[in-house]
Amino acid sequence: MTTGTTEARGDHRTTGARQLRDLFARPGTVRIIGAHNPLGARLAERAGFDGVWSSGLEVSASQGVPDTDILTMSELLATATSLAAAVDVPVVADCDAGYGNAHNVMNMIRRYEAAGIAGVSIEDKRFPKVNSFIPGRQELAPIAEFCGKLRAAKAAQTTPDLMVIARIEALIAGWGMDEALRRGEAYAAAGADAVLIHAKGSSPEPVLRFLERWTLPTPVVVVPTTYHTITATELAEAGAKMVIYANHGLRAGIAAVTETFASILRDDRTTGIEDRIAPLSTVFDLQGMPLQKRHEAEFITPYAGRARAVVVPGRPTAPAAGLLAEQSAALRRADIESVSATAGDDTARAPQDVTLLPAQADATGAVLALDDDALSGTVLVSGDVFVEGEPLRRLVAAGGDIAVLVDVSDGPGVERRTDALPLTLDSTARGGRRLGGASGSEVLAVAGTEADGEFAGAAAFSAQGFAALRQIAEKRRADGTEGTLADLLTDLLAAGHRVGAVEIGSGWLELRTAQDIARATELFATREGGQ
Ligand code: SPV
Ligand code: MG
Repeated sequence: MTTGTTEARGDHRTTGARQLRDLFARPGTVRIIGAHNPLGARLAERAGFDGVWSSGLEVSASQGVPDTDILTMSELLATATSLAAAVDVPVVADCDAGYGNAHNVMNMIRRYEAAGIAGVSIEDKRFPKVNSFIPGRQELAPIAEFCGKLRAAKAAQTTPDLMVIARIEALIAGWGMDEALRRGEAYAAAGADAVLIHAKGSSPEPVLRFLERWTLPTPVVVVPTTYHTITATELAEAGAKMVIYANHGLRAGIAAVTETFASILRDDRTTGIEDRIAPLSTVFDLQGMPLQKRHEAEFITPYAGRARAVVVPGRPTAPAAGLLAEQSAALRRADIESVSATAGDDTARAPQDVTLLPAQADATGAVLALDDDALSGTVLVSGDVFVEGEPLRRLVAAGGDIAVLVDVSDGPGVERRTDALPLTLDSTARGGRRLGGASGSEVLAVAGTEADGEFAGAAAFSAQGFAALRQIAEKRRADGTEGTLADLLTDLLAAGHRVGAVEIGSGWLELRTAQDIARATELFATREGGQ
């Protein structure tokens, strides 16, 4: 079921006015119900009503003022507009007495039409009107004056479908049936698309008599607020085309809220009413949250840049001065939001945007020194490597709880350096090409010479993955076997954690000697620095 603003809304949507015309053209009765805000309109639509009545009584009551033309056209229009925007069924707006004379009516028609309102109702009362059910003064406008307003309304509309409903208040004002019919016939002749015969007695008789005597093809609208025992089907059989339940949502709300509020104060808690009030899930649903979730998946690119990155100490044998400034710039290129370092050695050259954490002797110490509230993920880069932005970007985007960069350029059967971490992957080689697949491959084990590749010094962790890493680090500390990032990774694999592999063939360098540093600096200057 839709909750308004559905995918169907757009250039090809049938206008509300066209929908209303179609409803009037189809056999059977058209049933609409009052609302004063988009939530009420959605409840009406969900319940299965053919349309929504933007009720002057409901809107003014919701604003805490009498229904006596206190609210201005702009205020009532704003509400009607919000209803029309929230639902896919037509909205018929109660426009009271047209907010003034024929000039006001013309302006009103243009504004309501532009807002996508399907139909407007104007009543033959003198401005300012008084709600029809308030005893006392109910002043009718002269027929000629009201016919002028109707002609003005029809002249002002710029699209053919908007329906102008002329509301007859003769029975409300006590002027009798003949006057009601005379008025209705004059309004039909003036161009009204429908007439609304309003009545306030508890019996449907006057309305049934009006319908019996109504001979014109102009459809008749009724509002069975006080004569509520008659069904819509019976009214339709008597000749009514549209039935408006004008204010039942408002009154249901007042009764339910009053009872709920009293119950909370009486019981001193809300338990007693929990099963009588809508759960929050219904609220979210009515707000259109499920649709927004679908749009999110379709239109919003996850922002990868919320991960934090930490440069952690590498092998003890690595040169003292690393490439913190360059590495930090490459991490920024991978959209990582915050970069910090516990490497310690290179702090003099650290750029301003790198947070320097207390120096740690090794990666294990660094992991334990980090807080574990990185909800959006943590990227760890070993201080003895330099990794370019592009592989880091792929690592951040890899997903899963743990992912590592694996250099597969040498392939299996290669003699690797003793301090490399050789890894076997689940990707397969075919025709000289590795098939890691778009979804990436997985590290199966730390391997010997038959390894598919080697760890390239950078790993990414979700909050959960990082928690697992901390556990491993804690165990190493307890055992007195603190080690490198490669050691921690070995333990994670041994403990059975799934580790994703982002396979790369270039884009990183080990920093073993001063020459490596020079080469990496040069690489950075040519490939990253110039970007
Ligand atoms: C309204 O809902 O504001 C109406 C209908 O005009 S009634 O209150 O029944 O007059
Ligand atoms: Mg009204």
